[in-house]
Amino acid sequence: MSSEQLSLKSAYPDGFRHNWTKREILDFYNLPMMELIYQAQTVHREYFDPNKIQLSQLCSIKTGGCPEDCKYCPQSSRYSTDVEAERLMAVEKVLEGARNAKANGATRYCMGAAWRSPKGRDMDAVCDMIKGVANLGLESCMTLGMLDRAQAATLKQAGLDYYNHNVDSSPEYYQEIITTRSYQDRLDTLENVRGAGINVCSGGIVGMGESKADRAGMLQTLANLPEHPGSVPINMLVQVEGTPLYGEEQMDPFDFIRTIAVARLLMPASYVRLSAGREAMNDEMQALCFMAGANSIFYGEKLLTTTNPTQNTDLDLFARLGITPEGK
Ligand code: SAM
Ligand code: DTB
Ligand code: SF4
Repeated sequence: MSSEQLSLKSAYPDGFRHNWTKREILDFYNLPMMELIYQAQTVHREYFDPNKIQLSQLCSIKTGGCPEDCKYCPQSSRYSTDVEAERLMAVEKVLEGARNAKANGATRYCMGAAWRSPKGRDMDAVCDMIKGVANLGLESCMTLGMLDRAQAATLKQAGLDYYNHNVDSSPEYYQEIITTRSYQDRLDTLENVRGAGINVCSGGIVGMGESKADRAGMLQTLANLPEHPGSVPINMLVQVEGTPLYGEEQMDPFDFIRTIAVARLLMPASYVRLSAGREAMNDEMQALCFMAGANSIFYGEKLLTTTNPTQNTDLDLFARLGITPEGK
């Protein structure tokens, strides 16, 4: 496919396409690498400053003991990992983390809970966290599992900016990874979040043994949603001992970069986040991901339960690449 044939715009009200076929997506994915990155970077520059990266900091507000069976996840109670189950953190502790995140330069604070879905008794505390984060002048994001309409409305009322809920993989491969909730459950939660007027953050994981067609299928689901998610986290599987996916064959780093580039092409105005797995990537690979259109990262030494590059490591990389964090 030549660059002339590239058609990203459409008659949809937002000007973007939401009717991608898997064939079209695979055609992008299989372009010669230099062509693919060039096209992705060209589109990226239409919508973003290529030298700016948005920083989000994570906080695990409720760790471990999760009843779900996601095969990649160290927090599932079904697998024997080093993660110990904890109770929901106190609001003040969470806000202490948010103040640190702000001092470090993050603009969004992402709070994650190892739940299938939130319980009624937790909602007051969660809403207090959202309000506290907003008072600090940070964007808030929560990822608490499945939400019904009423729960989404409650979070919106508290002022939540983003809700993260990943589709994780293609509809077909998803069934190999999670059996305790369906792909349709995921799409229903995204609809409830969107319906409540909360910005959607949704992406997935690669490196779980999926095929190229599965990666295309995951991106097809995301790009063909009624609105493109405002943030699209692309995680490279962090292999944690004790989880079923531990020991999975490492994917070709270039295939990861291709996935980022195709996400950028399909969702031109969305933030594409180079998410989990950066510790296993060298500087050159991360730079290629930025070149391919990634413009957000998780910043800070910890993801939820696993480690992330230190702030100094990231600041050094940014300085060497001439990148400045958004908001600076
Ligand atoms: N329990 C909630 C849920 O699953 O929706 C929220 C937290 S869950 C940890 C959020 C996301 O983190 C998952 O959907 C998955 O995409 C990602 N994730 C979890 N473990 C991971 C791992 N080992 N490597 C990469 N991404 C992971
Ligand atoms: C997302 O897509 N990745 C983040 C966040 N959303 C919640 C989580 C990554 C978790 C990596 C494994 C861990 O630290 O437990
Ligand atoms: Fe639970 Fe979320 Fe981990 Fe799945 S990904 S086991 S739902 S914490």
